[in-house]
Amino acid sequence: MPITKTEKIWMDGALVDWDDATIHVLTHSLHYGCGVFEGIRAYPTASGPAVFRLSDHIVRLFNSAKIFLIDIPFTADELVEATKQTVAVNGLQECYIRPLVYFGYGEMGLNPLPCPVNVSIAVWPWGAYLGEEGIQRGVRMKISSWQRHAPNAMPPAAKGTGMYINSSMAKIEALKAGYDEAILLSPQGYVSECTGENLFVVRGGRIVTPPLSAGALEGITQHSVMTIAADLGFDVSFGNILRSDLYTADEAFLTGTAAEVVPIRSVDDRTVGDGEPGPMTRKLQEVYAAAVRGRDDRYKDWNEHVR
Ligand code: PPE
Repeated sequence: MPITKTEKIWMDGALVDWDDATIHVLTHSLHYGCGVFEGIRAYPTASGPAVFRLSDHIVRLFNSAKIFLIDIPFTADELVEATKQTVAVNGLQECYIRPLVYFGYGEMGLNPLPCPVNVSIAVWPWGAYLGEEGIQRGVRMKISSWQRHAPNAMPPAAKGTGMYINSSMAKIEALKAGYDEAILLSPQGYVSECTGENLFVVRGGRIVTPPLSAGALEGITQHSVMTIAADLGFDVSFGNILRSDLYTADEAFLTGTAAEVVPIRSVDDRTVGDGEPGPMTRKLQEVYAAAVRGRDDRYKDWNEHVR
């Protein structure tokens, strides 16, 4: 899906025209992949566009940066305001938001710390990440031959740019094999997550999702869905999941900011349940879709209005 161009991108404190938001080819992070980012969505609500859990995403951005010893030259409040400003100035009711923190032009070599730390925030309309049919009917998954990062190779809690080589290789492998998306296992053999989404399994009425220690990112959508599930009275918890649990699941679904809540139709050609999105998945999809649009009073605090 080609990027839909918008008007302005926030770069290091200033709003610049979309076409002028360029960087030097010797930008450090471009070579060594040491940068951190976020993926956020804004949705239309009755009182104008609201960014979903913006403050929580900015907290995670700072935690990612802390793990990599990246000193962000702005405060969290400044980046929250800058994000709102960028959504507002582009006149968008609904969009995807990509804050990026990277080591800029300064020195080459493996020590990034002498380089300046640059920050950008871009926003653009981005539709259903795994397709509209994926949301409605579910997606076909393949267990990847690539493992998720071992925690002492790459810290799973950080949303680091270079870490996504792992996800991209798994994604390419799955697509070339004719599937929609990949599931990665941890080096210990437990189910970890997907290339850009967390994963949930429903077996015997219990909803389980892999913990950070299985190599999964601490997803904000994962947290939202766990909160909604608990409020609905569902039994939901973190726990280790085996590959065979996926094959015998009653329901399975994935969650992410870009993807939202997407049913899993099959895993390695084993049909999940009867092949239709299950009732718990449907209910969670429905409440999540209402919450992000400010249509559920229980979750109003998650809607951070732009104006
Ligand atoms: N795991 C990974 C590896 C991941 O990248 C994401 C978000 C998640 C889990 C879910 O996290 P959260 O968005 O907080 O619920 N993936 C982002 C990037 C996707 C992309 O293509 O880029 C996203 O959904 O914005």
